[in-house]
Amino acid sequence: MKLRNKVAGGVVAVGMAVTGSLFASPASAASPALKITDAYVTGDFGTPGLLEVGDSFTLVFDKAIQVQGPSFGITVADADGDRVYLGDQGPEIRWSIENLVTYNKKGRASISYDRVLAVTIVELWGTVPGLDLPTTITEISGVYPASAGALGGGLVNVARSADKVIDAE
Ligand SMILES: [Ca+2]
Ligand SMILES: [Ca+2]
Repeated sequence: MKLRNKVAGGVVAVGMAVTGSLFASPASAASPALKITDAYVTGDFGTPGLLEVGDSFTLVFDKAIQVQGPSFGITVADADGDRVYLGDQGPEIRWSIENLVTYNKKGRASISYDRVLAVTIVELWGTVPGLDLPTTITEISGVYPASAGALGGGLVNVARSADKVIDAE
């Protein structure tokens, strides 16, 4: 994962140079896209391998985040093609931002301020297709860099995230 992080960072740097945003575009400079560095299941209850009420997962971002509750949502899809929006217009989720001590691959601890988003599914309503684990994040809304003064949209770059698969690791 560390190697993939470096590769992703390199791609971003090249893209910025090509578009010339190094010299302009204060909007993009002030609102850097977040990336997910780690996504993993923290609780798989009921039917193992099926995402359902009571199950939980954690997303770790590369920067400190802020979350706007009403617009917060995560769209996920599994290998079968089942696709579910977790948020206000779909299964409800409980989320919390925690300050956690995290450990890198060398076992060195570092304090992670508000980079960790813990999500628990508290209710499922309507007909929800069986969402198997692992499941892949396709879109996130309502999560913004903590450094962004004014909230904007589409600030999580899922496509270029190092880890977007909610699985055991
Ligand atoms: Ca993962
Ligand atoms: Ca389960």
